[in-house]
Amino acid sequence: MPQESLPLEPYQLDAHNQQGNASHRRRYEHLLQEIGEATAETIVEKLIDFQIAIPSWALGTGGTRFGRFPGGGEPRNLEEKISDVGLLHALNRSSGAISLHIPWDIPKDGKAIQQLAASFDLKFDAVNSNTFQNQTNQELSYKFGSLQHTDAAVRRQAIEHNLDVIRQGEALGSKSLTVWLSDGSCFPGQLSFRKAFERTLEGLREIYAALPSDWKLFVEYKAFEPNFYSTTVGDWGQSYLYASKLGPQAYTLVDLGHHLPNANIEQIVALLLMEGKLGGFHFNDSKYGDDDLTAGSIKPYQLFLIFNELVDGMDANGMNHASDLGWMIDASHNVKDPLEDLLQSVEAIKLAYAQALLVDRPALEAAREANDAAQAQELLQDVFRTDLRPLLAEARLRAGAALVPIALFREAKIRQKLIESRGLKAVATGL
Ligand code: LRH
Ligand code: MN
Repeated sequence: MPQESLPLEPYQLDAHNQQGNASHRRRYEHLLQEIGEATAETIVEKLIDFQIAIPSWALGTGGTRFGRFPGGGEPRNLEEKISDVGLLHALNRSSGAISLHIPWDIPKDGKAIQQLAASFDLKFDAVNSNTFQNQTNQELSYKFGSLQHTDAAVRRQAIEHNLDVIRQGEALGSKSLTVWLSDGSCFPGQLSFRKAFERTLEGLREIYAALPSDWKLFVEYKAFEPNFYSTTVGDWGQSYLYASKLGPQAYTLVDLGHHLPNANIEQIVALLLMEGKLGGFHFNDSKYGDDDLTAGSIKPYQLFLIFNELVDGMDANGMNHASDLGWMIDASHNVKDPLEDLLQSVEAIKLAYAQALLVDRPALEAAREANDAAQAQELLQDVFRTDLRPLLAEARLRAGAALVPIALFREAKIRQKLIESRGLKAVATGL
């Protein structure tokens, strides 16, 4: 299948930015009065470097067990998925990496896929294994788990799959493996928690031993679903226990939707960073369970508070904001256009980061040491209520992207063009 050209012409990007430039300059100049030129410059530079990986499994319409309502023009293969991430990156110059899920998106030809991605200025972020579904030609079932399974042959099968995923990732230049295990139990008495933990650790040890020396292993935890009584990697403490027992290349991965209601995720982030065991994120938002909604769409203040702990903790550890943690989205789009949803998630994540960079940390520390809760809140909410979107727009402009990516996506009728070239019935692999 011939390589698709991007359904976005450079002249359309230029016209969009020219048309929006005057009001952008006005808003930007106004903000400079408020926060100062030097501070603005520092934040804009950091925003340009801050890239968020796009999940290969979230470029089509998602669904639930009750239904899925594809909107048309969805990517029909990995090449078209890479092209769609290339399009997002052309619109916001902030989506410079794609995270693959194996076997949903197995590259037939690793080199060709790497070159295609490079032609869109894309890298490959973490690769994700999948031992939560049975593949058609699979010998043994994961119905009762994978690495925790009572049958050593099933555990072996799961370990071999993860070793294969590492090999796939190496061929693409990826530097990390994310392991999310749906393993657990649905009823009291069904599972030996101790044996499940020990068997899972034994399996993870073998996967860890196969990691190239410059790779990281992300252990993703989740409170419930698809198991509804226990999950064998069920919370940050359990993930931290595995990662600590495995070794220095193992870290915890925080998916924002994987917590019990009202969990204080920003505190979890602060402590994992303090321990040097925070590996990365799956950004999304939720109101009830693992809803996989647009990042910042339900709890934008929580997203800001999480980045407030991230900037504080990363600076305390002398970490590089752009490269020392895995920044990835993990969302599912049931009612929004998948590409518009991803553009909004990237925007919300970068806005929370910009706000966290603006926090007056010495003043916040002084308020805390003085037990002045009201002043601490004033310092945080003043920043949260300051509209920093002109900084994101300025960063995009300097990086050669669109002032307002979602507006240009619509102005250029990109979804219509994708439907014309791919058809209404095209459905993407993934969630
Ligand atoms: C599990 C999860 C995990 C993935 C999957 C697509 O809920 O967050 O990260 O492998 O979604
Ligand atoms: Mn996830």
